Amino acid sequence: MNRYRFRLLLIQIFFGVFTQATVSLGVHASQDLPTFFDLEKDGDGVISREEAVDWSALTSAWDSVDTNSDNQIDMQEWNAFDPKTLSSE
Ligand SMILES: [Ca+2]
Ligand SMILES: [Ca+2]
Repeated sequence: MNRYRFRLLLIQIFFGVFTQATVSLGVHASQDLPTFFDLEKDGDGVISREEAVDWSALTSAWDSVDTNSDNQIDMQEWNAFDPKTLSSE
């Protein structure tokens, strides 16, 4: 292997690592979970069905999160569930 090829290999390794790092960062960012206040837009202190549509994983798990079945998710219900269990959607 001559010097030129060796340098080319180093560049390829560098960009390979760089690309991988960028991809994993991107995946990480997309898994960021919304907070209560990201979803609670109109300021009434509860997440309504309409507000929850911004996060499809929540709407599909709605019944298990809205434990008192008033069609709203309050802070207490929000804190009682683990949003990470929904992120696999
Ligand atoms: Ca609201
Ligand atoms: Ca509720």
